[in-house]
Amino acid sequence: MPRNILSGLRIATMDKGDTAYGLVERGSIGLEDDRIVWVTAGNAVPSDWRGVEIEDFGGRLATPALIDCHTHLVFGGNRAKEFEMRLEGASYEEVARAGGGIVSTVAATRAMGEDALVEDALPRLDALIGEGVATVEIKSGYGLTAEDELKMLRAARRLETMRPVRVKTSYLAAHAVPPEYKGRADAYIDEIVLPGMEAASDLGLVDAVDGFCEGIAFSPEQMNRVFARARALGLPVKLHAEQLSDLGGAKLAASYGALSADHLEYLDEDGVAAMAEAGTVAVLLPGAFYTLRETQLPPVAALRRAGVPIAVATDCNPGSSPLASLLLTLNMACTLFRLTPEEALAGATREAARALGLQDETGTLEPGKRADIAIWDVEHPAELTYRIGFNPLHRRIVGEDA
Ligand code: DI6
Ligand code: FE
Repeated sequence: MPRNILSGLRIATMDKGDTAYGLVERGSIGLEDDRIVWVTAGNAVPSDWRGVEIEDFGGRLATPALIDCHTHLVFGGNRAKEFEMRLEGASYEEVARAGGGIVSTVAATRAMGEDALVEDALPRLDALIGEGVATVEIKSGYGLTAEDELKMLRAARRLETMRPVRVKTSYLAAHAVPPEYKGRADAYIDEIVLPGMEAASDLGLVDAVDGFCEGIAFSPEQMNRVFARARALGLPVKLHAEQLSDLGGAKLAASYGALSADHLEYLDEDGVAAMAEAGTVAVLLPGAFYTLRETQLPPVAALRRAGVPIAVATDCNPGSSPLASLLLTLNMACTLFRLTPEEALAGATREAARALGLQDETGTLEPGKRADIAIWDVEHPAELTYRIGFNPLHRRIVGEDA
């Protein structure tokens, strides 16, 4: 049973203790196998750990390894041409007529095999890993046939075997109505979304069920049908809610005890209260807010007041958030959404773990948790959110049985 000791660290444990960031000024961490066994101030080592190898980090900062709890990392093609067209003055409709928009990503994703999807996703995954990320949530949602959704989920799961990272998959067939079901969203749910969910569940490919509740996607009534089937299969749910308008999606999600409701720019007080009551995490996605040049801010003060846990994620996708940097996302969460640096860092560690149902496993540096640790060349944790386009990662440690 290999043991080792990491010492000479400033440790932002991110547990909810009395100090900001759960900070331990000069301390050590004892690891055994893939677990944290102890965290102490100073150089004191438990007597039965004498003789164990000690690595000194010269005062560097340790935090929990980062967690990106909302991504669409697996997809085909990209939408740079559409970005260019819009900046040259094309309207959304013109873009759509030229084959752009989410439908173009669906076509590109359908056209690719599982191997190619994996190859394309790897550089994005590596960018996240390079910034200290050890856990990534990845959604389907660009296949929109049962087989193409399963292909995306298999690709997501394969990534986990190719890199030292943990992947949690979400089934997002209720992301958009595909062209062949135009105007027949209910039939799409009956014929594709629900059977595909059963297949994904039978194959063990899915950790949670997600949806896009919006005027341009699915109504709360339609999402209710999707969630009812998820519940019958014993799968937790989450929802893209209140991104562009307030349809009461977060409230619906909370009524199913959702892990999270995500985006939330248009969330009202009722929705906040429902989330607080259910313990549903608010996942804020400043990359989409920025890319869409949204002006409606998520109700951060109301979420805080109600004690709703707040997480932050990249939403990495080819349309509304072509963003593969969680550190930049944290900076955006502070600058655009006025999260404090401590809230932002908690949002990509402790609360992101909660948003994935992994709060007993990772997200803080505490005895019993996995040895998912990021060590940074910085003195103070606020430096992680303050710089823009700068990556001070020194070392990432990942507990092995990911
Ligand atoms: N909300 C979004 O912002 C993305 N999906 C979603 O549910 C958009 C995805 C895309 O444009 O490809
Ligand atoms: Fe998303």
